[in-house]
Amino acid sequence: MNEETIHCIGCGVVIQTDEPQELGYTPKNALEKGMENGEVYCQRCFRLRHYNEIQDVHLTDDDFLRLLNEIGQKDALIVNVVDIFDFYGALIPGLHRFVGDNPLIMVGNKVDILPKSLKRGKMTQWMRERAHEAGLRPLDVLLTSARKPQEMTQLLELIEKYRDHRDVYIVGVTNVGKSTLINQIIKQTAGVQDLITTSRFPGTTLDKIEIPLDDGHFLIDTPGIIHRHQMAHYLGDKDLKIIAPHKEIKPKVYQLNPEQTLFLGGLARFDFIKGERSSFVAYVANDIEIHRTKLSNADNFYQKHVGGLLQPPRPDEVAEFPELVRFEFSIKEKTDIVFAGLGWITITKPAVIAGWAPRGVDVIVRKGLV
Ligand SMILES: Nc1nc2c(ncn2[C@@H]2O[C@H](COP(=O)(O)OP(=O)(O)OP(=O)(O)O)[C@@H](O)[C@H]2O)c(=O)[nH]1
Ligand SMILES: [Mg+2]
Repeated sequence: MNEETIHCIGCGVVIQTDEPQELGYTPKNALEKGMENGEVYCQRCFRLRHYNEIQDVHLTDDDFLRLLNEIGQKDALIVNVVDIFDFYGALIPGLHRFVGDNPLIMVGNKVDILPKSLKRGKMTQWMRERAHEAGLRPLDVLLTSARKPQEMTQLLELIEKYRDHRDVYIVGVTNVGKSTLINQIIKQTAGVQDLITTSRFPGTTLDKIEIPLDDGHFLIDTPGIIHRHQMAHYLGDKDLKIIAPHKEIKPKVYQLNPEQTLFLGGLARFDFIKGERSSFVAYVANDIEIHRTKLSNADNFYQKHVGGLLQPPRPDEVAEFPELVRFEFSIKEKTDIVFAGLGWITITKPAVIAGWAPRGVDVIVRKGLV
């Protein structure tokens, strides 16, 4: 007999006590204990929360479509969370179709790691333009940090302004910080800490999680669609820790002559092909080591050192790591070349350059943000 369905408060999955290898498994005694406290977590969440160990499960694209379709049929406020370091990888394909006539606000998360020298206004302007390109018409675009309590006030005000006694769906691709954001809101409004499971692994939340609001409506966390263009999919646990910046990024300045190359660990490569000697500024996680070589020797250098001097990837990940693919650009004005999910390099003078990223990960240019 099926008992009444109970969902894991950490990831939304339906709890079951019979099949240890299957999704939602929770030992019976843990379930009973959880019911007493009113907070049931599945075993996968338990391991993730206490040991940072991930048990891989993959939702299918159909699961996401079903969820997105459901949102399309609701009268609700939609909050689309994107990662400002991975904007291209971080847009849900076709989201505009599911949003329909519902009001949408766009939230650029992880602003805590953005150097203070960058202008927030330029960043939101850029986000707004990309949103329009993707067919989205956000009522507002806001930068925030799910890690900073003081950043929540403005977001909560916006949500209240546009919600108008409706449910609020938080949507976005995996790893942009949706659950962390909701946890911060719960902490601010109800004083409960870390209710929902979050992790640096893609694919943490598995189903809808409904958090009651005070007017009988809900704030709803959703699983993030897995976007194959995200750098995170090609890296293991330890590397994810390195590439995800924890602190404000310290820009690193390089004076380069033409025909010089920079390697961002073994994850990406930047070639200065033609132009005057000038300064190039790298905005990537502080823990990523940058190496300079001659362009003519760069291919050899990479072959020889990837997984060694050039990490991540780690030595045992090199075999599976995609080859780097080259994109060439002719730069006329101050421009950022963005390596999706990793960061960017600002080019200050006209130049011909090439950016290389693992196959599948985007390299794009945008007007400089400084
Ligand atoms: N620096 C920084 N990191 C953040 C922020 N918000 C979330 N993160 C980190 O981003 C990673 C992913 O966060 P989650 O909240 O699990 O992301 P999610 O969007 O819920 O992911 P799924 O459940 O897989 O869809 C975690 O390592 C978080 O600590 C932020 O504002 N700043
Ligand atoms: Mg989540």
